[in-house]
Amino acid sequence: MNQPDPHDTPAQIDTPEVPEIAVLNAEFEAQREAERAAAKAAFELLSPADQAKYAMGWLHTARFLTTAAQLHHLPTYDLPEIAFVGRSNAGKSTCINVLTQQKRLAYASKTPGRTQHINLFAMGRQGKTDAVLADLPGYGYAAVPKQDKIRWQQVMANYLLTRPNLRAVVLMCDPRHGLTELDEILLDVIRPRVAEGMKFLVLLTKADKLNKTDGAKALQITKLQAGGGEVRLFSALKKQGVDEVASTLYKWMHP
Ligand SMILES: Nc1nc2c(ncn2[C@@H]2O[C@H](COP(=O)(O)OP(=O)(O)O)[C@@H](O)[C@H]2O)c(=O)[nH]1
Ligand SMILES: [Mg+2]
Repeated sequence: MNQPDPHDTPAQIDTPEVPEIAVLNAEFEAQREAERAAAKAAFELLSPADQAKYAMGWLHTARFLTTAAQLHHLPTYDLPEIAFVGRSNAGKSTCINVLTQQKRLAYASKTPGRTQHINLFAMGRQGKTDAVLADLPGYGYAAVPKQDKIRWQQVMANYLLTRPNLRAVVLMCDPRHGLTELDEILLDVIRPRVAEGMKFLVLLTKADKLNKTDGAKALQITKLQAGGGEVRLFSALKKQGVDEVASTLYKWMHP
C-alpha cells in the first residue's frame, strides 16, 4: 500500500473566492458609518448646554479596562484613545474624577503597584466601548528614585510617540507653577503628532486659586508656551470649564 508520507507538505489549497463575505463587510462598514454620521448630526443639533450634558453622560460610563507597566502590555485596538498627563499633584486625578463623575477610577489608578502604570478606562454607552481614556502616572515627583523616573519618562515618551490610536492628549498643569521643564519636554515629544492632527489641550487646574487677572495672565503665558494649542482654565472645585472640556473630549472622540 502507498501510505502518504507525513512529512510531505500539504498540497496548497486554493481559497475559494467568497463574494458574499466582501458584500457583508461592505454593508457592515456602511451601516457603521451611517450610525456614526447620524449620531454626530444629532449631537450637533443640541444646544451647547445639552451637548455638555450628553458628553458628561458619556464620560460617566468610564469603567476600568486594564493596567500596564510597559507599552507592549497595552492591548491594541482600533478605538480612539485620549491620554491624561501631567506633573504629580497637578490635579489630574481630581480632574478625571470630576469629568467622569466617579471616584473609583482614581482608586483604580492609586492601587499600590499601579501608580507607575498606564491605567485604561473604557467609555461608551450601553456597554459598547467607543473610546478609551488613558491615565498616565504623574511625573516630576521628587521622592521617586532617579532610575524609576528615567524609566517612566521613556515609557511615557514612547507611548506618546508610538501609540497608534492615540487621538488626543490632555495636559494638566497647576498655573501657579506654570509649565515645567518636564511639561516642555512632553510638548516637544508630541509636537510632530499634533502637527499631523492629534488633538491637544492644556488644562490650567485649580483655577479657583487665581484671581481674574492672574487667571488671564496664566492663560496668555501658557498659550504662548503651548505653541498655539488649546489652553483652558479649569477648576474641579468650582466646576469651572468642566462642561466645555466634556464637550470637547466627546467631539474629539466622535469626529
Ligand atoms: N483648590 C483646588 N484644589 C484642587 C483642585 N483640583 C485638585 N486640587 C488639589 O490638588 C491636590 C492634587 O490633586 P490630585 O488630583 O491628587 O493631583 P494628581 O497628583 O495630579 O492626580 C489635591 O490636594 C487636590 O485636592 C481644584 O480644582 N481646586
Ligand atoms: Mg493622581
